[in-house]
Amino acid sequence: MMKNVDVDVVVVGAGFSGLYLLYRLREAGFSTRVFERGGDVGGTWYWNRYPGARCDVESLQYSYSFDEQLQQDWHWPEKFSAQPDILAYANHVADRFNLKKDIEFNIEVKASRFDENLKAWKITTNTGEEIDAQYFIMATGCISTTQIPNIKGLSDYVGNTFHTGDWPHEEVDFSGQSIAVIGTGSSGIQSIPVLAKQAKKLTVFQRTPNYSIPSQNEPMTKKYERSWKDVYSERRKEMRYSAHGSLKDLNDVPALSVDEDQRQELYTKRWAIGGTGFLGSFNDLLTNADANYTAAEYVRQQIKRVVKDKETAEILCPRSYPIGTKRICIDTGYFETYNRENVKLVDISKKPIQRLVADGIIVDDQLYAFDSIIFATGFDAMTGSIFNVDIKGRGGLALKEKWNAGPKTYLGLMSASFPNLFMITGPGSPSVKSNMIMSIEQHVDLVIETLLSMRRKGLSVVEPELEAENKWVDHVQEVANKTLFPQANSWYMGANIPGKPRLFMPYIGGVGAYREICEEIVANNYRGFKFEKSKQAIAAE
Ligand code: NA7
Repeated sequence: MMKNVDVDVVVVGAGFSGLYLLYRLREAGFSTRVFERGGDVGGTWYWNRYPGARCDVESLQYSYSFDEQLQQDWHWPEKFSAQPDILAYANHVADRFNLKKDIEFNIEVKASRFDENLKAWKITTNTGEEIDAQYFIMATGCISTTQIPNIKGLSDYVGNTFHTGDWPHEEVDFSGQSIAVIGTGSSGIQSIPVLAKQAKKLTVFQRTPNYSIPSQNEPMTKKYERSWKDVYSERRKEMRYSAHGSLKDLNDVPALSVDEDQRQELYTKRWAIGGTGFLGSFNDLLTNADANYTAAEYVRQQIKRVVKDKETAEILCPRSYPIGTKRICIDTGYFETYNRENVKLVDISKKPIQRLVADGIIVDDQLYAFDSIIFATGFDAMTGSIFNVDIKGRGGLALKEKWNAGPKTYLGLMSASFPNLFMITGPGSPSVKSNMIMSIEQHVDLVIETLLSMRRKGLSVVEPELEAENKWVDHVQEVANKTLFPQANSWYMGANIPGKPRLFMPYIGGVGAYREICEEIVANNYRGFKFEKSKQAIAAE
């Protein structure tokens, strides 16, 4: 039968979401075009090439689970892999499944409009091409749109500038240079120890100190690798129904139910193991302020123990928000770096950067001169990359307009008035509060299952019901409001972008619980979704 569209599916992005989507769509027989603004696959791991970039989830867990042979064959050199190894993995997957031939690189999708007559999307790229597609899938990642703060005099500075999330592909040589890092989130905390070894002098401008736990990263041992690979599929099953999409050892007792000595002993044990598992020391660290204080205080004591200069240590101690409510950082020698002669910390919490001038940065009327300035200032997270495409749904409604008071989705997957538009790990799904690759696989599988079910039933349009969506939006906030998360000025809350609505964007109800909700909705005939028949199906009746 003649199709009324050019292609069944257009996918934006060839990171871990786009790659798996393409694999599954192709396998299911949907014609697909994938557009990627980068020059190759990898998404986040293609762009974030800054020195020290590393994943904070163990690689044996932060990897695809859909192909047993793939997970058995691939060898990770370290427990927590560095960016080049993760990018090599993305390339391996793309090559292994011959995916690159269907990906168009260096092309940006600029606009997408739902055509009511066609009942399909009209998509425009930066090359001026227009494509009609039945389904439009945003696989654009949650942390992909970099932000450089609007500091006065930015263009007056004549030295080199970099953003960690848009790092050059060639090696940058900082030797002999005096350099600045602005920002102490994960990217700052990972890059600072490495940059300090390269540069002659490194000055860190810190607005808010961060809680950071040593990763205790180590080379992968055969024994550890085997302990996973021997039971990989069982472990993956467990991960899919876990709280965060990864296997972490949660000590299921409240922090204040044990005495001070026992608490200290446990924190010390977890600190020595390293990684985000520190937050699993007790079951109420993210819901009970007093419990949280004990963990936060432990980290502050560690900072003071490591950092020799008392004043510097004090500035590095986070106090203005509960531990874990901004994304916890995992480091390799971060606090130790402040003991180096060539590293200086400037506290800009009370006296912000006034402006940039030709030679450098002015704070408190003092000039700090630099050869290079590195912005580790983060991203317009979760919605930024979606808004980069001018998406217009039914009646020409702009998604940006609909979401002007915050993202409104059903399950973080779709939005009412935007039929046949799917978002992989969109706002309102566990996304950044989970092991991303496991959440990506779940969303992709759900989309494919939906598309296959529609094809079987002769349906061609799917859209959430507004009532179901509103209930979900309320539920996402309700769950977040039971935690301490809303207390921090975090990018989870949109607080890092001036003017962005302030509300908790990911779904914090748990990866396993979320999966069960999705399964229950599908089993109940896609409760909360409405469908329309295709013209072909109507004609055949
Ligand atoms: P983050 O975590 O958003 O960190 C950005 C940092 O930049 C943070 O310390 C900010 O301070 C700082 N910042 C932002 N704007 C300014 C201005 N105007 N002046 C001074 N300092 C500023 O981004 P990352 O790239 O480190 O990490 C993002 C995620 O990627 C991470 O959570 C992992 O999931 C991977 P603030 O805290 O806002 O005061």
